Amino acid sequence: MITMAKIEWYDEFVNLKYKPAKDDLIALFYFEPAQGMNVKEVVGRIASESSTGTWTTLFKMPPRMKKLKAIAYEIDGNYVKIAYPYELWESGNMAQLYSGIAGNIFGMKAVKNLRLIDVQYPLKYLKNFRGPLSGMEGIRKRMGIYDRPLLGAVPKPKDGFSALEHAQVGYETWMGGFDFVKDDENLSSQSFNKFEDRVKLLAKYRDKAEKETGAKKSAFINITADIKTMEKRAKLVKNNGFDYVMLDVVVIGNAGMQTMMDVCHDLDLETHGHRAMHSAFTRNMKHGISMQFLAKTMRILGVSQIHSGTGVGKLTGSVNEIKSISNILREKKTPEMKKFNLEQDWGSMKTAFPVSSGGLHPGLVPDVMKIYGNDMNLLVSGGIHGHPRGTRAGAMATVQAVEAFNEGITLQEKAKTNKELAEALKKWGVMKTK
Ligand code: CAP
Ligand code: MG
Repeated sequence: MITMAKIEWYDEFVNLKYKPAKDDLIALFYFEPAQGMNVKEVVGRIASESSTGTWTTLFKMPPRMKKLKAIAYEIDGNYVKIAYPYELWESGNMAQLYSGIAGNIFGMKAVKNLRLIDVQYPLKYLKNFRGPLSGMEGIRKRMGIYDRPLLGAVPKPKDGFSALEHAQVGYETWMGGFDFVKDDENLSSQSFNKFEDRVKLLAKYRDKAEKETGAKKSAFINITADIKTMEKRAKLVKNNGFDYVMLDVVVIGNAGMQTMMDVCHDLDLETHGHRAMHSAFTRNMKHGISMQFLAKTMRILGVSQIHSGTGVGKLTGSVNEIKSISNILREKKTPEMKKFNLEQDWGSMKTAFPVSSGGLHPGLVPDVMKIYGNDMNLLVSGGIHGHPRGTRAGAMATVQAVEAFNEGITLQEKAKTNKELAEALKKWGVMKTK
């Protein structure tokens, strides 16, 4: 009879008695075993493949390497906590962290589904990253806005305007009482709207709007491109007197974002993070990477704000998910939210604004503000440009809806003395968009 030697060692990556060390990184995963696999085999494989292991025992395994193993130490139904030793991670290298904690494991045949929900970082790890430039307080100070959400809009249709048309729509947006004009995620420097022309014209119309309103006006201009081009664009934006740029954070990737955060911070530029493509890995609640974890990554890397959903608009994202993201971005100490996020002490790392956008119009403002309160960036785009009397009236209607919420009165009550809001409600009512 042939007796086989032990070939698997996944069990060595599971220890339900393990107490995480102070500087361990703790990851929370949701998992579903593939057919024929038991829980211990699966969580052992997740810990192994994301730290030091391979599929078989090895001829050479120096004992000192034992302490680099990740340990699955807490299993609760389909949820597992895994502790990763601090030494496993390179200081200040977010790309490397993802290669381990969010790398090969998603493709393992042993799991039917696997979702990285959150990672709790020790302060020692966070200290290697810059975090946001000024935080929510610093941005409110820059803008001189203290008692309401920051308001912005994307010219729509999202692509097609010339630089001049874009800047003119922007001017109308600012004149209606909005603070920011935002580029759309797929607008960069196409033949019909060149980046340099857009920046210069937006600067001209911004100055005009500031002069006429006496308020500070700003823009989130999309610099997304290869790194060298982004650097040039950031400088151009800065030289035209803007203090913000916009980046499509997922398509740029962690390494690109880290480089660009250095560039932008050195130029004293705030950064608006658009999350285009995130749903490719955040939408399936059983598999992929959670939106909370993406938001956390971006606060660590240093964005000033990132899209976080509406709960009532045209795109997916639950109210609980929004609450978890908001706590991750806005708190100095994020409390644990079971199945959504772990507790996180942020030390001295600054806060970031959540951004609510997608299918919003004045009638939905109270619903969104009920979820977020005032500490957010509220973007209403189609919902202002589609107003029966155009962009400026649409922005005014949105400002009136925000005022109504903060005055504690209904939109209908406010609309009695505010005709722009009345007109918006006549067109859209309080319908939820799709
Ligand atoms: C909003 C938007 C944003 C989405 C992104 C758009 O426009 O500009 O890209 O909000 O989604 O193109 O849809 P509307 P999210 O206000 O006209 O819908 O914020 O969920 O990442
Ligand atoms: Mg968009």
